[in-house]
Amino acid sequence: AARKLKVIVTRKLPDPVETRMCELFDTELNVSDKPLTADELVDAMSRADVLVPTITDRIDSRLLSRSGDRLKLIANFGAGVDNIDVATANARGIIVTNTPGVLTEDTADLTMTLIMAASRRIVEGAEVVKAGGFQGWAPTWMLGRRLWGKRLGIIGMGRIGQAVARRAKAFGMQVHYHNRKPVSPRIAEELGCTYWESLDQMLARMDFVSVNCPHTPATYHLLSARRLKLLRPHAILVNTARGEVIDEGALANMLAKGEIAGAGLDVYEHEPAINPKLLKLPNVVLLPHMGSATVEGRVDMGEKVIVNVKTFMDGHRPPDRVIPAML
Ligand code: 8YV
Repeated sequence: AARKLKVIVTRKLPDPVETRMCELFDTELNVSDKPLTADELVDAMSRADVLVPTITDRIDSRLLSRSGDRLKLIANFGAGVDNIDVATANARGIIVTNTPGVLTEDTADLTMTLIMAASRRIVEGAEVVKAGGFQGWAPTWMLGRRLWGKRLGIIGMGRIGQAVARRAKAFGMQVHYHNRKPVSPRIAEELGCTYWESLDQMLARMDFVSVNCPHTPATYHLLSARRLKLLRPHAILVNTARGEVIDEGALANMLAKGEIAGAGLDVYEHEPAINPKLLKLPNVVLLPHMGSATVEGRVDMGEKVIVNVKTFMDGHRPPDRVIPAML
């Protein structure tokens, strides 16, 4: 039998995933679930054939240059790979894979949750009740904004953006999107969505905007201070993708000044730090990066990792190899 690959996993994964990994590979788990320091990460990378990192591991070129030459595969537990310098890894002969597809529906669900929570004041209302503040119904109390008939602009029409579009359509919203290129005519017809080549023009016309693109050099601060100013005062902005896509400081200032109506954020520019201004605002719903956080989703992500590692071990090209040109 072929030598089992040494696989080092940087965080605690769901039990069934860890059990299967230990059966298949010479696996080193992180039972404490404490994120590795940069030095511990370098040590792990130099001792492993395969590293299974998560978003809490920043694998940049400096780290890669210190990692020796044993490591051959980085099988990221996550779809976004902005935590990894893929080009440098590839140049060093290291393949990078991710876990696309299995977290699409969960992330789209959370996107709709944030759209609804921000527009219908769900968190405010729930907090009032739990604080004993429900004094009885009133005609002009706790009024939010209707979704039906409103325009939703989706930034990034990949798998997750399309899944959000499907949901929004079912809620009676008019779906618009900005993407590097339009979706296929078949998908455009199914979703009944309108393509905007110009992000600026789309932003100026939407009631809701949802960020669903990856974080790449091209999307860093895509929603810059200048672009955020294009949003209408009643607009609500939602982000379940990556915090770096929005200039968080500029957004916090606009929300504080009431220049847009609200926001629903699951991700932040400097996670886990959050701009303190955001914490005090009633019109902002804040979640702790939980878009893919379902029991089923995290097991599916683990299974994707296992398939990638197993395929690599068997000498084939892993199905979810990320190539820098895709980014
Ligand atoms: C994870 C995510 O929570 O897949 C992604 O890109 O953001 C989330 O599913 C995280 O990245 C796990 O590494």
